[in-house]
Amino acid sequence: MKRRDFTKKVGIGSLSTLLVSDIVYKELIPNGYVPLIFQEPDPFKLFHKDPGMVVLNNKPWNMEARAHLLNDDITPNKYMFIRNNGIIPENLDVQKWRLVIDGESVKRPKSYTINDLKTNFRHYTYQLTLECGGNGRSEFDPPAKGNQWTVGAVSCANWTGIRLRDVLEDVGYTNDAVYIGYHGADMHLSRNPNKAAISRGCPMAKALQEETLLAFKMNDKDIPLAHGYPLRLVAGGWPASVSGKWLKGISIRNKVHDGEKMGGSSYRIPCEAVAPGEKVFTEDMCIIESMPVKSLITAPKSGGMLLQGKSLDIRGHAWAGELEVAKVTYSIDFGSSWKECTLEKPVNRLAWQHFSAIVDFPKKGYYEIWARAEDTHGNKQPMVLPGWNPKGYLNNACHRIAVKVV
Ligand SMILES: Nc1nc2c(c(=O)[nH]1)N[C@H]1C(S)=C(S)[C@@H](COP(=O)(O)O)O[C@H]1N2
Ligand SMILES: [Mo]
Repeated sequence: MKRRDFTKKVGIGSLSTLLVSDIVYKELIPNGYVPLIFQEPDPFKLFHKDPGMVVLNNKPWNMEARAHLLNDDITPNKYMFIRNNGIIPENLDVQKWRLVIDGESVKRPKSYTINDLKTNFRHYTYQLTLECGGNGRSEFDPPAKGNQWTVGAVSCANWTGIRLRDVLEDVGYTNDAVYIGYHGADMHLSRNPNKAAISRGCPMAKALQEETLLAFKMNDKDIPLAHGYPLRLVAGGWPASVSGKWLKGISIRNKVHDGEKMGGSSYRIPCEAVAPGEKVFTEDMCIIESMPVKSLITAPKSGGMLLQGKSLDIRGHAWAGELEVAKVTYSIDFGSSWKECTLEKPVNRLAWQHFSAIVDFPKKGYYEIWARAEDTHGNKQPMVLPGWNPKGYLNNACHRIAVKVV
């Protein structure tokens, strides 16, 4: 195999490995054979994910869960979706890691070690729902570009860390502070060090909420590398793109943060509803803030069979961005009539809520069970699809499972 063929097959990252250890007998490699060192890693092993997870993209890595995999009250790592915009940081050294707080509106710019953060601020633990703004994108028509998420880009893990608010108060900020922007250690796909893969943020009001964390633990363990080790921002209830992973910096801004993926049509929707496929100008797009009300039936798995005369236990989770879910109902007649589910209160604000119901069927045949959540402001999930938008965000349509009664 010619050197040029190697270069085509592998990334620059792996090539540098080649420079330190040349392949002996490389002229004897059979045509078309890719040496192990260049073979794609198994993402399930690499990220400790369940084999039932679905890989949507490998450059960068994007993986989603299936509805029935999300049945746990607290999402374990093996079922947590991965959404990367760039390259996961390599050769990370926690001893040398610094979080730098800067920006136009910071009073005393400061740099903290992980140890400073862990020892000088109080720790808090919350269950926080993180849903990718693009979850459900695959159903939009006309289709939207991007990862074709179905329903599995949502999680609710137990996050431990310190309040972003406490750190912002430690450095101090001036009256003109309006937004924070995060900076992560991941690299842009081009490996150009001057480009950020993503650098988003949120208004000060969200940054100052009690539940907005600089987290260093997920489900009582160090955060897995793919999810932002050693430090990540967690802003539950907002598009998960606000929750910056591999956090190296926070800028306190005197204007809306203008980092990568804050502008254009990224994580923005038309401020006013548009017809499907309609062209929308950038100035008519608004930044997505709180996520809309949504629910997911996580048990049983869609496509099961049930003996006639038996009732079926269903359960799942519901969440509503900044709001609480007030009610979840289900329908077995394609939305003609609805019955109420039992709904639990959230463990804390911004945690998803669990619902359940015992469902009876009138006779043999094929059924669909639809679940529909309503938030405390009376907003309900749309039965089929919400308003179309160019990037296919915020699809909070009712989830449904198929059941055959035999
Ligand atoms: N540094 C950094 N932070 C990031 C991202 C990223 O690519 N780089 N992706 C964002 C997006 S779009 C989402 S949906 C969530 C995904 O978090 P997860 O991979 O832990 O599930 O991380 C957000 N934070
Ligand atoms: Mo996302």
